[in-house]
Amino acid sequence: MPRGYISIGSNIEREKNIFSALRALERQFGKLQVSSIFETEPVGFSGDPFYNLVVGFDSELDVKAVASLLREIEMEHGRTHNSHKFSARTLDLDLLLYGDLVMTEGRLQLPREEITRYAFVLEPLAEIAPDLQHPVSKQRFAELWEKFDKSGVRQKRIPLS
Ligand code: PH2
Ligand code: MG
Repeated sequence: MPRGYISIGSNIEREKNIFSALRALERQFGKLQVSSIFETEPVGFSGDPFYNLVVGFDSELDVKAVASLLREIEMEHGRTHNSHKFSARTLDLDLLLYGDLVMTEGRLQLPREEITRYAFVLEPLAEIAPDLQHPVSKQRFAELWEKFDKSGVRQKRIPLS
């Protein structure tokens, strides 16, 4: 059964939307592996800070079925898709990895290129899957995070109440 990883982000009503998204994902996929929540400065635009985290799940579903489930959950959380990529959002769910699958089709790209580009994706992924290898470069996520240029990265784990 493939193990997938999803990046979750919100900077509008972020606490409510993140916890509601976790419940919705758990309803679909069962038990999740959940990273710490990071408070992160918006990358690419100025605005309210985000909460970002990564979750792992197991599923027998086809990758396209997983992607469309994620779109549905975004919509249920008031996500509007006419908006610019670099703008505030109630809920963003991005499939990062699905087993060792390597593919690009429409907007579905696996492994998602953002994994190695954004600290708000890589740090939580490396936290929950340090020994997993990137399916293309074969580098461990812990190693990728170690080598990541952290100058200018502004994010911190937030304590859970
Ligand atoms: N998502 C973006 C653009 N910028 N910045 C932060 N901190 N967190 C995000 O999730 C994020 C972003 C596009 O999806
Ligand atoms: Mg995103």
